[in-house]
Amino acid sequence: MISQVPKASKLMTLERHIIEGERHHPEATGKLSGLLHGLSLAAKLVWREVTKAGLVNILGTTDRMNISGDVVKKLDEFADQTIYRAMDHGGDLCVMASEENEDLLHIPANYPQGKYVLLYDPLDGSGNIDANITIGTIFSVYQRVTPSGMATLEDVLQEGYKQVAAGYILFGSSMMFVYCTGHGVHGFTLDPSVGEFLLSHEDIRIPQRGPVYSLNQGNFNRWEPNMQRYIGHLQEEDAKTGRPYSLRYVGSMVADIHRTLLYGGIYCYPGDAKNPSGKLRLMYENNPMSYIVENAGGAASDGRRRILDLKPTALHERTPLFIGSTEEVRMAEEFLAGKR
Ligand code: AFP
Repeated sequence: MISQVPKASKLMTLERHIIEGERHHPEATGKLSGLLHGLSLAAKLVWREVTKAGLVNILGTTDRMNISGDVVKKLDEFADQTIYRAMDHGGDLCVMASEENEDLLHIPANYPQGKYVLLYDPLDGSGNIDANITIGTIFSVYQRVTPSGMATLEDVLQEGYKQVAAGYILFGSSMMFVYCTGHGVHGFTLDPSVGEFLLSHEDIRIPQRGPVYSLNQGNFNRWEPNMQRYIGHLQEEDAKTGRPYSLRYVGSMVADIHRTLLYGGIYCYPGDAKNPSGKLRLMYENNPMSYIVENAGGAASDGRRRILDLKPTALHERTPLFIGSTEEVRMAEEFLAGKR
């Protein structure tokens, strides 16, 4: 008797997926694919060092501060430089910008210039490195807008809706590469035995609601009253609407948003009395994550406006962020507007 073989999901590498994705764009030159390959290589090199953390003397801090005033960890520096070195020579990019560097990162003159712009946060959540907690890399890709010559800030400071690709790499109990080029959000898990990312989460769709909120509640007394009332509402007992919600907060954006994407709920980093625009950077964190979450059927807002519509004014500007299940984000906006 022939046994019933359970229907396996398709065995697909990230490389194959990227190439097949080109079919959505008959005009494609292969440059975006090249760029994504470069990022997946850099990700594996960073992962190799992350898994060695604690074994070699790579943990600990350097004496340098990044431009946001955080002490830079050695792994941050390694990730920052590895991504730049993997991406500077492929002819895909005309410029890069990293959360760790104040200014634009230009392509060396001896390498060809490409038509894309790459922004990245090399190791987000680095405050968690020493405790072996999930951290991640976030990336965002745009087309250049200036016609030729050395790329300028104009190429980089584009609204998030103009992204052509975005994604994140999660360094957790396994390593994942999650990306979107406008045709669904797809997740790949590294199989370390063969060194390949394999499709593990095809076409991720975020639930429209989810009874989980994720934020740094320690800032409660610094929030405006409407924000305090919103969180108070989530904590009230009401079986009909599934309250109280559960609080889950890693303090590592990639981990917190990855969970939100899979299980639903909301992740917030509001402005407060100390930091009116919150903590998170529009270009390196909020735009790419909003692009991913919207493409998975969710929403992202600064409390009043869609994140992807904001016109950036500076490379390292911050905005508040409310992101996740659409109904949860809308409810937060209503509270913040004083409508509830
Ligand atoms: P670090 O990279 O400095 O650890 O910051 C991480 C982060 O930008 C983001 O990943 C977290 O969600 C957020 O900051 C945590 O901020 P709080 O420590 O203020 O909660």
